[in-house]
Amino acid sequence: CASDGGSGGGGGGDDLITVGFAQTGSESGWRSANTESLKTALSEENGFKLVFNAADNKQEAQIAAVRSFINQGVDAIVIAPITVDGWDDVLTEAKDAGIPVILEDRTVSASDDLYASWVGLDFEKEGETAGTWVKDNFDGQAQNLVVLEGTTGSSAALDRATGFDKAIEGTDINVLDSQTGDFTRDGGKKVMEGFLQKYGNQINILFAHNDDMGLGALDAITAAGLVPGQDIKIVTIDAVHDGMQALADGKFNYIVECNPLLGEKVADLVKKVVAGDSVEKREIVPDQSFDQDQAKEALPTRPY
Ligand code: GYE
Repeated sequence: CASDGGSGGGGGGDDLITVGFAQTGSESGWRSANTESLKTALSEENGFKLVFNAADNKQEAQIAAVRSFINQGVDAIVIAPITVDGWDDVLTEAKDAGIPVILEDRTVSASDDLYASWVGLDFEKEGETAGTWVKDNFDGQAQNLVVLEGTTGSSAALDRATGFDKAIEGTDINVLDSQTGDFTRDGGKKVMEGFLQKYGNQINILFAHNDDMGLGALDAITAAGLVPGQDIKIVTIDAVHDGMQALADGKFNYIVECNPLLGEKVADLVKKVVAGDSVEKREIVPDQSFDQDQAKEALPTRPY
């Protein structure tokens, strides 16, 4: 029998804001923390009805999800865009339908008239911080470095590469190779195995665009009879729990943080744009970085 009142069944309570969230997928520890943060902030208790979609890192699937949100007539759409390019058409469709779009995490190349706001991280600065650590510690030692890149065409991978390259420019650090591991542990492991086969013990430093690829690479390095953190120095980005544990254990050497806890900021933006209030076009959330001792100290109180 029909219930009356309370949390409302199916149809969505009249005062709940219906939000479609098009997530990239579930490629990494960072992504899990980001998804959880948004799900918590966009909960019914907070006044939202969330329609969640994870696209398995396939941009066509993510665009299809956004289209389906438009067809469902949601009140607002949140996107963590997998790639930078390819968004003009669907963002125009959302705009024409009068549905505001909030971008979180990564950026897009489309005109900023097509979305209400973006909240995320300064990926170029993260890459630059990682590169500066390499420069400060290894310039003048003719070290060989390999890179595990994030998802091809994602702003996180593109901007981290730009920042890193800028920081090591003019040093004698030699970049032997740079390939995508798609931000996954599996990808990091496979690509690192290939690097080790090709370059043997020539590799002195690994820069991984995220912790998960670095964690995957640990297996490959150990299997090759090398000691991670010593024979191969490792710098990564994210500072999720397993990465911080590897750093505290001496297997990683440095991590630049990338904060995934964007849920409350996103929820606040959604409320404002739906109410017709004006919002900032861009908001950058600050990051820190950790060496091994700082990781030991920070680990017990890290929220993710
Ligand atoms: O660093 C990585 C994730 O876009 C910042 O995506 C995000 C990146 C993050 O898969 O772990």
